[in-house]
Amino acid sequence: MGSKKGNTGSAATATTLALFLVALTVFTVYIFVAKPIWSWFPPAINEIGHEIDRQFMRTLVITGVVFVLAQFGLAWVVFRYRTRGQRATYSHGNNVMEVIWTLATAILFIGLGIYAQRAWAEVRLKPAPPDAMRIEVIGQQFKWSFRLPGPDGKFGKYKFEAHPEQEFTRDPWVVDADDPDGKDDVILGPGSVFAVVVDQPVELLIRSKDVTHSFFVRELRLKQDAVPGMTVPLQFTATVPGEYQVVCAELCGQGHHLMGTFMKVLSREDYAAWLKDMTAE
Ligand SMILES: [Cu+2]
Repeated sequence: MGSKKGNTGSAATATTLALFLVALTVFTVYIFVAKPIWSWFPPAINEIGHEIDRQFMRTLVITGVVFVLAQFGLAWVVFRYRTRGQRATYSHGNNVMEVIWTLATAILFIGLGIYAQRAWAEVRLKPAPPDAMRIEVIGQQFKWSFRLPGPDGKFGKYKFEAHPEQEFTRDPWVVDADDPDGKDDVILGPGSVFAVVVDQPVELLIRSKDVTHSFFVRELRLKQDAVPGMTVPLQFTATVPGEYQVVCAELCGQGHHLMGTFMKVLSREDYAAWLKDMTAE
């Protein structure tokens, strides 16, 4: 038979839990302070990349403050209402408080979403500036290829044709030889590197020949699915010359991990030389 006091539990459990919550919160904050988020990613090389980093920071700070307050609040409640031999009381909740924190959460998340939509939408929905360099990006298992429209700035049509004699070996994605727009197109075949000019707007037209792939360059903070049957535009202006890794960010088959190449960001002169090399081949 337990004594009357035995039924009230122990205050030690509540105190320990409260201390544990405080320690866990302090440790979590320490992890973020010890390795600040600007050291997580390679530096962005475009304006939208910086905008996404700022949004990331905003989201992290706001949710971080809420996290710390919520955990400290929880620790305080656990400690404040620890057992002291009193009878437990029943609370039916508080409607006013519920409305307040539901509204606060909704405003916070919808607000962050509205704030961030510019960075997301601008690269996808806004028409590209007229001087944008257009590059077709084609994903296929397990290589990227690219096509430039040539001096006329226009892509030739593809001639999607079945080739009965070699149906399964011949690539049906052939630029139509009868289309004058396609005469000067520059094809950078599977596995090629591609290049853009520094400080010049670029519009990528992303397509896929087979399954869903995803075009991803960390320094651009851009990741876009390449969907069969669609041409998805994506725009950016790279401001830092260099060579940046392009990977496929969608598990697209057994060779998915091999599906990488590079994007060069070159000065106008270097780009002209690079293009000359490519077309000479
Ligand atoms: Cu892929």
